[in-house]
Amino acid sequence: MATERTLSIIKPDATRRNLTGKINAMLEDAGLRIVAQRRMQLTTAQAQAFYAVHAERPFYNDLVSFMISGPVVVQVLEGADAVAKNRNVMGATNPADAAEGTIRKAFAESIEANSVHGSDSAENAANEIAFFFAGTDIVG
Ligand code: IDP
Ligand code: MG
Repeated sequence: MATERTLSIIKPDATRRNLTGKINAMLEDAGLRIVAQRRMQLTTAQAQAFYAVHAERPFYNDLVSFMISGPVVVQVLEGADAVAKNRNVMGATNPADAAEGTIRKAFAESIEANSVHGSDSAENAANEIAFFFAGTDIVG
């Protein structure tokens, strides 16, 4: 297994409920290291650009509104097989389908307000990390 990096976002539903620490503990317990982290308020333009791949989906405008509804915590996670490892600890997109022990099972409010984002491939991870972080922001 190669050491990888992936982009994670703690979404506004989770920051609103003060869950950053509990989610970070689950990420760390899963074997991921938080090697960069920033709390920020996304602009509409940033949320639209980040989720541009979903621009044609019926939920796109709602998703953008949700992602700017409060602060997010953007983070770079590092570890063996980090992309897949993070997807595993996140759980399924819809919390109704998420497995026990996953972040979304524990905390997600709905299929939209599902507490965390995680890159879905190594290629997307590289692009998503570069969207938020300079190389010098990341300390492995
Ligand atoms: P993922 O976050 O598990 O990778 P994606 O399909 O990439 O799921 O969708 C991106 C985000 O869009 C989801 O995390 C969720 O916040 C939102 N989303 C996905 N599907 C729906 C839906 O059917 N209704 C409302 N929001 C959705
Ligand atoms: Mg996705």
